[in-house]
Order: sequence, then structure tokens, then C-alpha cells
Amino acid sequence: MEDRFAIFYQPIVDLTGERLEAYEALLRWKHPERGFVPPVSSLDVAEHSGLIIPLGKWVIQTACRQAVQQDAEMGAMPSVSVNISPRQFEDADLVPFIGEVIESTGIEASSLQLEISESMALSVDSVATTLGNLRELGVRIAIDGFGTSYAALSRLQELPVDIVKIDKSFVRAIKVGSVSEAIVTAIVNMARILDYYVVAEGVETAAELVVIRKTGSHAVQGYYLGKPMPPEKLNEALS
Ligand code: G
Ligand code: MN
Repeated sequence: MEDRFAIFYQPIVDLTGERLEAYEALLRWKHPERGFVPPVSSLDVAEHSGLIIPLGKWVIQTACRQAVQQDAEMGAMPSVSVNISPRQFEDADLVPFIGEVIESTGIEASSLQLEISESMALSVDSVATTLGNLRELGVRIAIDGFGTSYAALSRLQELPVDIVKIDKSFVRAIKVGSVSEAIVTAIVNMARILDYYVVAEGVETAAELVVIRKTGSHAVQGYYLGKPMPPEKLNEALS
């Protein structure tokens, strides 16, 4: 895998202290000519062919190993957040595998976050059981793309979830006094009532950050705060 793929990490920053809370592990494909590219189309192929299972396992394993290494080098242990695809989520081996990775890498279980998309959380029947089993391992669960199926909040509420990541589409070009500001504020309020830790993703400008601060989110992620970067760079960003 190492010669064809790499993991980049994107900072998730605390709103009040601008402290690094976590970083999201994002898969990059080493393209022979174009360099590192987000493997959008190949991920789709991987998902449909079942290759996502070994690839996804490699990402979980590598991200946990690098997080422990980071901790040893920096003495700082932000959480690492890993995306789980629908196919991976339905794999019967997911829960035992994550248990093994926690054991073998020595990562603090609470420092591992698993991101599952909101649409998946709402469509998979066994979601509550699997999330419950994962939570028992001590990992934290994040809902990615939060707010896109807004009407389904009552269903989400029944699931064991710790973190919600407000979808980029709400954050894009948000302005003071705009309708999107009102929508994000409403989503954040609702999420806070349910006791979720709220991350606003896709913050690209200083102006967007100013508005997002007012909405009451706990943390932010986006190009303005930091682009996905290789682990060596993250070390520099941490120091
Ligand atoms: O689905 P998920 O939220 O995991 O998507 C993460 C993707 O979003 C990554 O490919 C990452 O590079 C991209 N991304 C991260 N921050 C921003 C941003 O500020 N703007 C845009 N357009 N994309 C972003
Ligand atoms: Mn994500």
C-alpha cells in the first residue's frame, strides 16, 4: 500500500484556544505524474469492488501507528479521526479489527475517532449495534456531513454519537446576517442540546471563521485553518 497510497492529515482546531484538538486522516493516492491526489474515483471503485476493506484497514492501522509516534515525539496527543465507508462499516470484522489495532499500536482508545456519514448512519439497520460495540472499545463516534438529512435528527438522537461535523455545504460562503448563518446556528443549537461536540467543516476564509465563531461550534476544520498535510508537516504545525 505504502508505494501507492499515503495518509494526509488535516487539523481540527479548537475555537476558543485555537488548540489542535484532532486531525482527520485523509487518503491520498500517489499518482505517477500528478503527485498526490485525493483518490475520489479510485475510492469509489474500491468501495464497490470490496477493495475498500483491506485499504480501509491499512488506513486505520497506519493512522493509529502514526498517532502514537506523534505522541512519543511531541508529547501531544490530539485525537485522530478516520473515515469509515459504508462497506467497511458493514464488515463483520470491523469491531474486532479496531480492537486489535488499539491493542497492537497502544493508542489511547479515546484518542481514536471514527467518522461515519450521516446518510449512512440513517440507512444501515445494524448501525446502533455496531456503534454501540465500537463505543464499548472506548473510541469516539463522529457523524460526518451533519445536517444534510436534517429532518432525521430524531433518529440520530437514538444513536451513540459523540461528535457531529456540520457539512461544508452550510459553511461555504457563510456571511453575517445571512440565511446560512441562521441555519448553521440552528443546527449548532440543536446539536448542543443533544450534547454533541460540534465541528464546523469546510471553513475556507477568515470571514467565514468570524461567522462560525458566533454560531457556538466547538471546533473548526477547513483550508483556512490548515490543508491536509503529510505527517512530517503535522509535527511542525504542532510545535
Ligand atoms: O467527507 P469528508 O468530510 O470526510 O471530506 C473531507 C474532504 O474535504 C477531504 O478531501 C478534504 O480535502 C476536503 N476539505 C477539507 N477542508 C476543506 C475546505 O475547507 N473546503 C473544501 N472545499 N474541501 C475541504
Ligand atoms: Mn470526514
